[in-house]
Amino acid sequence: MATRPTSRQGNAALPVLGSSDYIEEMYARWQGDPAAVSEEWRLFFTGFELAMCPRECVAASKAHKQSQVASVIFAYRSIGHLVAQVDPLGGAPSAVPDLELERFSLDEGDLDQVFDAGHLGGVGRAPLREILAILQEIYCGPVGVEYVHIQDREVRRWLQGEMEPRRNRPRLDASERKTILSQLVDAELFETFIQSRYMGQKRFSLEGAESLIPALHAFIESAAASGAEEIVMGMAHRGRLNVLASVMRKPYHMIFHEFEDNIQPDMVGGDGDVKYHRGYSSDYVTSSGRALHISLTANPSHLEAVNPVVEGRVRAKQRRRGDLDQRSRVIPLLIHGDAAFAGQGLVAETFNLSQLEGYRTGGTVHLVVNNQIGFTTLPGEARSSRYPTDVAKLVEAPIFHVNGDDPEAVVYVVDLALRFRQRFHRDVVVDMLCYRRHGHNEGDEPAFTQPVLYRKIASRPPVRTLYQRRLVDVGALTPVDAERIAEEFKQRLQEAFESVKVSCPLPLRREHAFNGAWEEYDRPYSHGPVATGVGHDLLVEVARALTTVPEGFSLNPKVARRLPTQLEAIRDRGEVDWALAELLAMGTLLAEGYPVRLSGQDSIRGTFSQRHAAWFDLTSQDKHTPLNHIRPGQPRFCVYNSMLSEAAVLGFDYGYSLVDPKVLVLWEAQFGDFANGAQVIIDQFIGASLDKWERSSGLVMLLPHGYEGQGPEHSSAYLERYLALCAEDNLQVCNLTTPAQHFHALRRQLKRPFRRPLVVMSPKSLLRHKRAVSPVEDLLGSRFREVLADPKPPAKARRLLLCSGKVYYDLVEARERDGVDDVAVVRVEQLYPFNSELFLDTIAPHTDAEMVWVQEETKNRGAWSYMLQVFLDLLPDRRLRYVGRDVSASPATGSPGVHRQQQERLVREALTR
Ligand SMILES: Cc1ncc(C[n+]2csc(CCOP(=O)(O)OP(=O)(O)O)c2C)c(N)n1
Repeated sequence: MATRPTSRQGNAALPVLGSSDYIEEMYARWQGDPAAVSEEWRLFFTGFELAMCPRECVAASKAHKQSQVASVIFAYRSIGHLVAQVDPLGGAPSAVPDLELERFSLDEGDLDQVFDAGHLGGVGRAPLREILAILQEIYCGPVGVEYVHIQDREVRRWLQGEMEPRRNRPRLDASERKTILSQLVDAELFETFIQSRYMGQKRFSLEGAESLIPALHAFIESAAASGAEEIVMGMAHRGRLNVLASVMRKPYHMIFHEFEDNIQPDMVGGDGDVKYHRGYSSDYVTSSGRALHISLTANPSHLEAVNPVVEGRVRAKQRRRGDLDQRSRVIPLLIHGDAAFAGQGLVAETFNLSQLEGYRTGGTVHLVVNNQIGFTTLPGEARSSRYPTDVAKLVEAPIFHVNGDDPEAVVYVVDLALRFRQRFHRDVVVDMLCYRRHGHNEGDEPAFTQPVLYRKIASRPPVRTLYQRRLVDVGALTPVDAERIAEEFKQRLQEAFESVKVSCPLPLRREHAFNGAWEEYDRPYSHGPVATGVGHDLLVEVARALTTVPEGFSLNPKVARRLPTQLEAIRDRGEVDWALAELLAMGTLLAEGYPVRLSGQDSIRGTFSQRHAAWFDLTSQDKHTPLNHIRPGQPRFCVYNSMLSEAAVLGFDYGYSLVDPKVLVLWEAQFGDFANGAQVIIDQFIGASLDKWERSSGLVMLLPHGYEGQGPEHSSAYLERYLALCAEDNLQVCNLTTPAQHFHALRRQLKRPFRRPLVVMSPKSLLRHKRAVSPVEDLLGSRFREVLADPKPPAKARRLLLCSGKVYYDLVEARERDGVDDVAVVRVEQLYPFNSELFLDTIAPHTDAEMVWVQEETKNRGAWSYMLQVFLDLLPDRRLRYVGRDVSASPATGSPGVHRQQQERLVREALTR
């Protein structure tokens, strides 16, 4: 018998009420009945007795066994998922040593001993046998859960409170079960119907994973019940047509039309896309009559690339709906394949965005359709982690593994995941283990590579059959009922199919056309002038905000020093530099009611310390964002330093730009070349989405560019890559030379009846170049000019230099310095869409001059190849000579000295005979 604990032996963190009498009283109570005291006291006294017990009696003591039972409970919570029956193909081990009783110094003889189960499912005290049965049911049944990696105790407790009590386990009534069955019928028969009518056509069948359909219905129902108004989905090819038909209710006849390749000319714009990549949206009416808007985001073949785009859309929709606090009214749902989820870096990047101030969306629900194969690659070849979902632990997301052949368990888990998201505003993952009944697509033979697995799959009845049997067995359904449900559905499909064969039965709605907020923006690109100048009063108003230091704010003296001159310059119609013109462009748009969002690495201050979009108090670190203080009621200027990634952040900002044409969205690369880490977003979305999906975007990409001796990686923004993507007026690619041009180019983004992404080769040294300034007058009445004439043209030009961007200043400085009086310089500020008329007008005074394209990029880069083609098309009878760096495999030299020589040589060559 141990001596009694005193208050001094007690843990200070325990609810000790001071006196040793109190502790003794609690101890006596515990000895009488452990359940008579709180859990904290129970643990305390158990530990106390153990500590006082001689070594040899420890193992046999009741207290020790009790603590071992607590360990067993913890072990099940922690690794029960390892033996959970989640794989319909039976892949899990039936036992793991770490869960065996001997590991805990317990044995058969202890099974009927009564132990305290802590707060396990409200069990209280029960025989060990019963405790184990409950643990098996909760943690080793059709759901295996990983959640003990979550550091926040409240979150773990909430999950336990949801999962452990018996009353919370799924108990569906007959009608709910029939609903699930009919959803499985829809899912299965949709696939088999298409297979029989359009044999061999690619549809990326959902078969083997049909439980996805009841899962999505359950998700939407739960979302609606939680007050959500909108769901934005992203998913890949697998089962997408089924989701469109069975969940989003895209009319069957529309889908069949697409299989017939029977596209109406006005149904999709541009070149369109394959049917399993297109987006769609619809209003879903829940069983209780609530309507939710659901959109499925169009995506390219590039798996997982759509994830950040969905997040950006959600964030913009949350802003539009004023859902900024809880972010619970617009919910992102991402559906993944197991191989892609484990393999693609964008998955981790998107998780990493999920809690960042400028990018969070209140938690994403991830649903992995884990068919345990990726094309022909098995999990052992596809990942180093145990589960495809391990990447989600990066954000401490709970991960539910669920058996896809148990649709009730799937529905239960999806509902729980949704409620978790709505409660904690964090990401959560459902990993639905299933299989793929056929090959990767309908022309694919899986037996070439997995003959044994596919024999096993072939002998497995579909989930609909299994579930139907289960319902019949428990008397929830008769076989006749089951047959009727299937027959009715087949009938519906057949009717839709026949209607398409005969003729187009209904006028087909134009898909993804410009509707809602985009209704007025379905216009072709135009070079027509746009009024982007502003009144002087407005400019001064914005300048005041930009130069007013709040009372008591201790501003960095280097920033403070330039404020009076900036205000003065604007008031007195002096000159502005690049960064000020940019802030003025954004500020005037804000004052006019357009929200502005700027994101990128270190964008608040600016990579080159040029922007100072926010100020930081020297003592308190308080932040002041001047552009949010222009006038009351103005929209917000949101400027964010992003995480150190290009792909996910650019994808996010692109997604953001898709929602509201009246928001200016800018993404900035630290240096332009880093944008090639986001190539899939540029190639597959920004460049092609208008043509593929009729999706317009006014996103601005600021890409610092210019040869300034900083080496191969900080010189070129790969202008040529953007030019190679240009066609059908899809992008605007600019290499500007004046702050005023930048000002007008940014404002122009919101002032036209169409939207196109704007790619800007933005400056580095020009930010502080004494000539790269603009008179305030140029921000007032004037406008953007795609081509700039020589401001000081020679009386008669022997040679006309055509150029773009920073090299212009090198040329005019050398021209002045060397007294060259027979060379004119014309700047192409917007390379694409090319304004041929303006170009021809601008060069007209120099018809006899020799034409030379000058660039600082190497000959295989920059705008040379592009401009040569433009020139040949426009002026086939004239010659265009090249002056610039030689071809090179690397964009620029690493030696500042060689750089200088090269730059001097090209300028000299451009100006001299
Ligand atoms: C980024 C990318 N790389 C390669 C491919 C080619 N590809 C298409 S589907 C696929 C397998 C995907 O497996 P998984 O993610 O498990 O989805 P499943 O097809 O099994 O549903 C591959 C490699 C692709 N679409 N995207």
